[in-house]
Amino acid sequence: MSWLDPDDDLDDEFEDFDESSIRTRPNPKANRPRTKRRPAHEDAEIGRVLGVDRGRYSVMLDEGGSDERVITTTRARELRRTPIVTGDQARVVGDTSGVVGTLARIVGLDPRASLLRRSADDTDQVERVIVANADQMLIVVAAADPEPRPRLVDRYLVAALDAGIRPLLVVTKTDLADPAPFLAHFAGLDLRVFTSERDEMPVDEIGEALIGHSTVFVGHSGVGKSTLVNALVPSAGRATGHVNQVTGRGRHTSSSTVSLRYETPAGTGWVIDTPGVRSFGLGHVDPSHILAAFTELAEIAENCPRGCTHLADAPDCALIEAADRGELGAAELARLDSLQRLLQTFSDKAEGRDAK
Ligand SMILES: Nc1nc2c(ncn2[C@@H]2O[C@H](COP(=O)(O)OP(=O)(O)OP(=O)(O)O)[C@@H](O)[C@H]2O)c(=O)[nH]1
Ligand SMILES: [Mg+2]
Repeated sequence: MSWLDPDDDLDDEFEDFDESSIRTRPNPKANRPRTKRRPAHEDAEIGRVLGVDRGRYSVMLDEGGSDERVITTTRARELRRTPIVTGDQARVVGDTSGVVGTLARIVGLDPRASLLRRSADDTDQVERVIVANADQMLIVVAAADPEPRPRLVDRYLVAALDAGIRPLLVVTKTDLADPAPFLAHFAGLDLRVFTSERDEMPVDEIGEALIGHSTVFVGHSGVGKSTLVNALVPSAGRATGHVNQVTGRGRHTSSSTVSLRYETPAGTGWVIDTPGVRSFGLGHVDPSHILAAFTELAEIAENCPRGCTHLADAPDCALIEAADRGELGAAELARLDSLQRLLQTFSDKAEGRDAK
């Protein structure tokens, strides 16, 4: 067969190839990429992406049904630029039996209800998409070992509020230090706080808050995220690590993000364990989303000048004026303080200060 034979009709033969197999042909009319055949995939099944490991995605099909199974999949070529993450609802085709050794294909993703991501920053040049469709974020902080960092918590709060995810806070290792001074930072927020001790984690109380939700666990390495996940989901078997006594740092024991089902007779929920991070870039965040999360303050701020930062030095800020006139109660003042701190976090980022 010759490439120069103009009568040769190669279309059928190459029907299943994508652009990488297109070659230059002598007939100028034929010398353009063919429209790629995109099957409709009407037979696709939809399932929850549980985790990703070296290009293979585990997907749960028929969740909660009689044919529930976890299958291994790869992504179709047309999705090669689309991040697929834990929590995505993926459309899969091919061998979806789940039999060992079979590999199905993800051909599309359903629209996401939420997307948690962090921007590139000075410690990590890549923007990361962390989890899709989570509606809660459990921020895990240790009272000591490693030392709690309110500014990292602020960053998580900003990311959660921006993504429309409800934040919760748990303080672990209260056997090592009193968490009260740290918790005082967050007094002005609508933030449910759980505290735990090594042998006395309020597992049932936390578990109750997980039912009916998809909750992503975040926090610095070594704070006890996987320990907590194992207490909640005994079958999880997540590896846990030690905190280096010299540096006070965790060892980044968990290297991947996985979804695990929390199951009790009272109901089920999804827990997503993530690897610890050192920093959390916020370049993608829209500050107006932060203000919107403070409903009563957002109403007052409608009278602010355009582009008002609401920070302490902002001219004619309606919030600051209301505070100066004594129109805000103690709770509102505390919330204004928290709001300003979160907005300051964002403005520090804009000016390239304090990536931690
Ligand atoms: N004293 C004390 N130690 C705890 C508590 N919770 C967890 N730890 C210990 O803290 C260490 C780190 O716990 P991990 O669960 O691996 O922490 P992680 O947040 O998952 O860490 P990465 O996976 O590295 O992000 C382990 O040695 C745990 O046993 C607690 O409440 N009190
Ligand atoms: Mg871990």
